[in-house]
Amino acid sequence: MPVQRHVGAFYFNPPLRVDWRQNPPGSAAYLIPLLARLRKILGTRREKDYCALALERNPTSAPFLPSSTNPTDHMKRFSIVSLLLLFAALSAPACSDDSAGSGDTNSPDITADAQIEVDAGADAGDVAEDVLSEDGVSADAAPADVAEVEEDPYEGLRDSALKSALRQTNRRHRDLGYGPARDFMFEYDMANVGAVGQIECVYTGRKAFVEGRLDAQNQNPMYNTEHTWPQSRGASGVARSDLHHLFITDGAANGKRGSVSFGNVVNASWSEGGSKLGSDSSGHKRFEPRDVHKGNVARAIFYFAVTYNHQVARDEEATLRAWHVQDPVDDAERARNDAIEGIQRSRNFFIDRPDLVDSISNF
Ligand SMILES: [Ca+2]
Repeated sequence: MPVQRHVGAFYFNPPLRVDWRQNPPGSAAYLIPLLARLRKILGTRREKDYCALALERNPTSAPFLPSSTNPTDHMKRFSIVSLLLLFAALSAPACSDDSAGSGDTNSPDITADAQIEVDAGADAGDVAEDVLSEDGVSADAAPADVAEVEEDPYEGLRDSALKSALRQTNRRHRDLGYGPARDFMFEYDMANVGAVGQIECVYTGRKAFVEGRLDAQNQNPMYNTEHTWPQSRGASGVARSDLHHLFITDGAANGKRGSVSFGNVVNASWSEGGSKLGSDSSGHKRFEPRDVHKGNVARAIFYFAVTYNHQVARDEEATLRAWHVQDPVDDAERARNDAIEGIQRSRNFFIDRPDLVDSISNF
């Protein structure tokens, strides 16, 4: 159940809740009950005066005479009340209907007073409802919960049709050139990964503070650039400097990977930071990146295969699909995708839509 908040609630007698935030002094909900009470006081005093006067004039008259029988006193009293109610109406134009209704009173009897208080009570009830809505949990807040449904541009597309549609999204791709692309990659890491000025090998996790790409390449041990899709297998030309598959690596780890296909290593001949080189369960030579980079590798390879129309070997593809699920897209990967789009005008669509991997049966 929603919790009602009543900050600065003001209580009248009879109990009447007025929320100061919703009804500041001068508003109708604030003034109407006050005026009703003022009118009662005025009415009571003048009632007594009139009774005294009537008795003075005619000691034999009844001790109580209804004030409505004296038109002069009646008009005086209501001219004051009407002025006060008019002031209330002008002070709160949004509630002017209530004020006018209260002011439109021709009889000073207790029934009219009660009616005014009922109206004011209704206002207080509205206030409570408004407060409830402010909490965002009342029925009135329901429309905010309705999510906008975006149309899926890839709805119903599979395999070659989907690959074609995905390639189209990157038709504005800009080739930065190999040097500037790598400069950007190192600078991005220095600004966004770990401490400022620090870079990290995606395979081993080895970190170092550098002053830029050239400084990183001159370190000992040195860093260089990993082509997730090896240059020797087709990452040439525009693809050579496509940042979506380039990553910073420790030079030695990069050398171990070489152009070896990815796979799960069961017999490692080399291992560092969780990455391994060795043979898989079938005895084939494979490179296995550490867990946090497995999904990144899978999505980079899938992106590359679709973008540059290359084929992924069957067994490698099966492993990459598993890694894609095992290491899902995270904020860091999304942020890097955004940054690359900012300079290269293309995105890795599988980072944006990991689900689309399942709509392609063969990379
Ligand atoms: Ca990852």
